[in-house]
Amino acid sequence: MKPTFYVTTPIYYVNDVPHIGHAYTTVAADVLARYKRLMGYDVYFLTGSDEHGQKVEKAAITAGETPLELADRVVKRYQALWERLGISHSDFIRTTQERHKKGVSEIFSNILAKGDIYLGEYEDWYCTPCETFWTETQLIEGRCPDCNRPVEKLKEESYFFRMSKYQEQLLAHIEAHPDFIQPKSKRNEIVSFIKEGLRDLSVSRTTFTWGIPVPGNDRHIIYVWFDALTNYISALGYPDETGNYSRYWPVDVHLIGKDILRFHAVYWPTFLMAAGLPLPEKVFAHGWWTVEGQKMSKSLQNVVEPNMLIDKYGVDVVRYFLLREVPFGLDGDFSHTALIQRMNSDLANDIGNLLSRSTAMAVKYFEGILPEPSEMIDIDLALKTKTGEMIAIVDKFIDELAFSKALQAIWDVISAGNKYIDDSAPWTLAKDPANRGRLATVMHTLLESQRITHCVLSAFLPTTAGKALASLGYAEEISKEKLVWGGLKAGTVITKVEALFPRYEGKE
Ligand code: ME8
Repeated sequence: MKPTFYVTTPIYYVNDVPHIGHAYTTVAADVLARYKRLMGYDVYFLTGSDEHGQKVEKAAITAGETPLELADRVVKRYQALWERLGISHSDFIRTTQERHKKGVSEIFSNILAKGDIYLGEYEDWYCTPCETFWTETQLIEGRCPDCNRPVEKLKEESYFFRMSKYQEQLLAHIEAHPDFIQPKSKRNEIVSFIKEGLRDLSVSRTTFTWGIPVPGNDRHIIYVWFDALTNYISALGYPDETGNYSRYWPVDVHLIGKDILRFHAVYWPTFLMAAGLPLPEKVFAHGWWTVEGQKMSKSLQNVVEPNMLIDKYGVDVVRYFLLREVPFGLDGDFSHTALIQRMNSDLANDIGNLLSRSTAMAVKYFEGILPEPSEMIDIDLALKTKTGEMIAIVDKFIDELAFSKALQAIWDVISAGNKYIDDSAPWTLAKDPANRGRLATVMHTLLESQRITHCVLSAFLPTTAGKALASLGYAEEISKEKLVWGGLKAGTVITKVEALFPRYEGKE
């Protein structure tokens, strides 16, 4: 039986349309999923949409729609974008689906029955004109921070989750599992937060209706984060603990942005502890993208729309840029200048040129029929070794979710390939028929190194790798076993590739 691998993205709110931040997490998860499939894993890759809660309810009112109409409309934009970005998810969960509602009601009832959810009173400052609760610290000089009018102390009935009870158990878990929260700096922030003391968490609201009712008390709507987090198991069929649930849970990694780490590293694990379910293996919080040095926001009108980028530069340029430019886990800045720089140097020059030069020579010197190589000499063996070593390096970096380093390791082989052409000078060998055998070995070494490189790269840039492998006459299904030297056989038909990536000469 294949080992399993379960990876998730956050489920995105439908009150906003997709931007590069959403594309970032989803592309990263896709690369991981594709890579693990390639390495022989049985992968489950989940993404979806978060459709309940007050934010969505309000956005629907503004748009003159019902919340479900709004969700139906916006969710299509996410799904269409994932299609264009080549996202290979196994499942797309919507929190308005029956399977999800069933999972949420069940885990809520389960924790309620155990006594770790109880009915209490939520006491805070209330601004009646704004219909908003505020905590003491949010008030500005004792008044509403939004409208500056006086506030009054109000009590609202609410269900609470006994999060305080799990404080020590959670700390012990984090201590015993150093990889549970990553990167390390974020783990330390979470530990400090927990040590300040966990308070019980209000997990129901009576101020709006768009959500899943509390089982047995439908005046209360389940808190949107309790609802949303449960998607990771409801998609697997929970409360049915057989089938996909038993096959894939606990999840190998929840990929999220740093903005929602507390929900995933404190709330979610304590809910699971209370329900008696296993905890995620890993929660990884990546950094935040700014745009040309500024926070991305609707009011600044600088939201970067992935469809526009794909139209302008092509899908694999976008995928490459997002994962190569910034180490996963750190914040980064998006700029067209930086993207064009990467496109022209790494893609058009390095990888594109290497393939077009190599395939052009195979056509010119051997009519596009791969010749039988003769004995390899040191310079050939060095490229072969470097290509082989890259596999283990990429594997290690992928395990660390260091996508940028993994790509760097692949590009080291590409640079070595370009240098190999210069050093072995096939055009000189081609002048003398006595060097035919040597020329055959050079061509074979060069193309075989690229076959392996593109097999690995298919996890990152599936469209590009597909084109490259087709030009190398390689049509086999890619798997771990194919990543060893010798896959290209003599007689294979090589076709010349004009340009994998055009140089971008246009204006930014
Ligand atoms: O938080 N840079 O949904 P959401 C990098 N529904 N990543 C960014 C980003 C940026 N500027 N902006 C957004 C929610 N993201 C909840 C999640 S999960 C059970 C519920 C990414 O639509 C990042 O992954 O606000 C962030 O965590 C996610 O989008 C938030 O998406």
